[in-house]
Parts: sequence; C-alpha cells; structure tokens
Amino acid sequence: MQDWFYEMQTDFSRFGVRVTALLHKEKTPYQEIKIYDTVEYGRMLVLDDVIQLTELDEFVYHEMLAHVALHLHHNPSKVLVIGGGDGGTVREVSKHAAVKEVILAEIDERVVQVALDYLPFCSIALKNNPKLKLRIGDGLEAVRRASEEFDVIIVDSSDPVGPGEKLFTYDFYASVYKALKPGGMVAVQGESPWLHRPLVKRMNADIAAIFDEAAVFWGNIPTYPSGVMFFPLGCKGELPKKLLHPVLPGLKYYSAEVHKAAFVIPQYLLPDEM
Ligand code: SPD
Repeated sequence: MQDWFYEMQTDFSRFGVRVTALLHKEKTPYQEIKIYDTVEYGRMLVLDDVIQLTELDEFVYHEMLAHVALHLHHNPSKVLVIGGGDGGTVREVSKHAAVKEVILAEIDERVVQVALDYLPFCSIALKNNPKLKLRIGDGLEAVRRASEEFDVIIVDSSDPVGPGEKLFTYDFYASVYKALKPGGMVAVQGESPWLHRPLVKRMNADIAAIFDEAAVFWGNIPTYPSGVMFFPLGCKGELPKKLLHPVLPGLKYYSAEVHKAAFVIPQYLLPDEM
C-alpha cells in the first residue's frame, strides 16, 4: 500500500501523511479506530479520521501534558487521567516516584486493546503497572462522582466532537474543580491557538473563571493542527510559579528550560487577545 491519509484540519485546510499500510480498522460504539504505518511518522493512531498520535512526536504531547503539572504539584500522589486509552500519558505520569496511583478513565475499551496490539511504545504503561487502575467508562461521570479526591487530573481527550465533546464544557471543568483536593491541578489538551481560536478562547475563559489560578502553556507537536498545541492549566489554590521538583531524568522534550519557555505566549496567540 502506498497511499495518503488526509486529516481535514478545518473546512479549508488538510494535512497529508504518506501511509504504507492500514494495520487495523474497526467501528466501535463510540468511534472509528484506525492504525496506520507511515513513511515518516511511524505508527499512527487515528480516531474518526483525526490523528491522535504518531510514533515520531507523541512523546512531546504526553510529556508536556503530564510533566508540567506534576513538577508543579508539591505531592502528586493520586492522579486521574481522562481519555488517553493508548497509555502515553499514563506512561509519563507513572515515572514520578511521588505518584502512587494513576486512575485511567477511558470510555472506549477498544482503544486500550488496539493500543496494546499496535502501539507498544505507549501501551507498555498499561501492562504490569502496579500504579495503574484502569476504569473503562465515562470520564465526566468519574469526576462528577468524586469530591476532593485527586491531586492532579489530566484531560487527554480527542477533539470536541463525538465522545470527547463533553470534556470541553464549563460543567465538566466545574466537576474537575470539585474532584480535586485543595492545591490540586488540572492540565488539559487545549487544541490549536491558530486553527481553533474560538474554542481556545472559550476553554481558557471557562478554566480561568472556575479555578483559583489558571495559565496556559504550549508544545510543538508537528502532526497536530498547525503544530502548536495549547494546554490550559488550572489550580485549586495558588499556582506555583516555579518547579517544585528536579526535572525527571531521561525525558526527550520537557526540561526546566522548556517548562519556563512554554508559558511564554506571543501576544497574537494569547487567549485574552483572541
Ligand atoms: N487534534 C487531535 C488532538 C488529540 C489529542 N489527544 C491525543 C491522545 C493521545 N494520547
């Protein structure tokens, strides 16, 4: 197979990847899952025709989503990951000695199984991981049921269509706030400040309205729309201004310097200015 996969990033722009094999395709009650092999990006997970991760750059997304909040929290013992059934975020969260328990709430059990079958570089964290509690079910319900239970909540969602839609609402963020212990933090997959401007503006305004302190940081992930992804961060209490722990060794993107630089947002991309 020598073909192209195209993601429609907006109604007027698309991103193309040369693929060499469609390794898996199935329709679940929630979405269509596809796994491709590609020429330049290695294995690629696609949900409802939207790229979720590639072997080449997934580490940037998963390191930034996990480590910024975990290095800012004084004792991130209990962490909830919503979405992220591929295991990439759990892989990064589990690296912290302070983390004793990682609860993964993934709505689609087939994403977990397909990742175990085809994406071992992420799903390795889902096998023989004594910190992990896998809960197949709705992430929104998981936070609605909880009260002051988690130190850190990480929202590793797909886009705001299909199963991910309700993870972009004011009500969801309000439930996340309630589910966090005092001092707790949430880090969120926050889409592209170039191509999803109204959504980015609303998400950041909602999180700033609900949380005691909020900020946004960014990462460079080439296979996501525009290559720039935002990550809103909310804190139940005062958001520490500096790292509270030495940076974990062996990471490929996140560092103390990257942490600092990630909070520097050019004027045009500031959510308040959109
Ligand atoms: N536009 C796609 C954003 C996908 C973010 N979630 C990826 C899940 C990987 N764990």
